[in-house]
Amino acid sequence: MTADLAETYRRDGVVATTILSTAEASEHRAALDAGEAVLGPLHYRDKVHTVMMSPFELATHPTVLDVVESLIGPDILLYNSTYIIKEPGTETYVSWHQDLTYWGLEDDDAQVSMWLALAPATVESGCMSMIPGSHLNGPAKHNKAPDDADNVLLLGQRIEDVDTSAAIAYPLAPGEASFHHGWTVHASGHNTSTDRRIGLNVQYLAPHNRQVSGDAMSAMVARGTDSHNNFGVDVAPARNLDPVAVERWEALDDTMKTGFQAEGPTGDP
Ligand SMILES: O=C(O)CCC(=O)C(=O)O
Repeated sequence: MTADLAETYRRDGVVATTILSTAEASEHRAALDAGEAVLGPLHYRDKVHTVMMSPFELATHPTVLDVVESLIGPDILLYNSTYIIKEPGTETYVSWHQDLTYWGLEDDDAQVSMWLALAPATVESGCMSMIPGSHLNGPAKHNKAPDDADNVLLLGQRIEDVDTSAAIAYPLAPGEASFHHGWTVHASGHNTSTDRRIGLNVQYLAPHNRQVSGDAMSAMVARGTDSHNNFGVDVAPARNLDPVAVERWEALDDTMKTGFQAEGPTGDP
């Protein structure tokens, strides 16, 4: 089955599949609620897998890693995980963009991004739309609008002249996930539903990949081995919300945000 997914991914630059049952997805949604009760809002905080067990378990879920392995190979680094949450009835959106614009990676194909729905991601709630095959065209020109508070993207980066006639919406039920290539052009609209739209976005790299520009990135081995040591080492949480991990995570999140605002390759989606 992963071979079929990999073939679709190579052609379209995006593929979707089921990872969790609805009941499992709602347990992980409850874990997010519990995490937010302690840590405050978690929308767009980086590397949440270093501080909470739920995103760590999801990011290292065997079914997820089987898909990732079919896309980037058996050695897998977990680089980032971020909840992307649109509150009901808000103007929050994501402009048309490509994730890899500011990453500065050597091998753009040795990277993939998963988006796992923990609440219904529908057209109404602002699911992602993708332009299938756009990853094959490589980088497009982006402009920046960092003052656009409604845009989830920190720099408000956007492709102005995008032909969206071939765009396809990727609605996902809780427990379903999409996997997209870093050059796949994508965006998402407002949440006009009455529920939160919640996705856990997780980014993976193959260890042979490396940064050719920007500040040093860190990651952790999710499967296989890293015989390249091209990245700093992130630590898995010993237990949920361990105070030591919370302190480390606050600093990591700051570093990621600072790096991105300076156009470092933090890989924020
Ligand atoms: O959550 C969204 O609506 C957009 C996420 C995104 O751009 C990404 O995962 O690369």
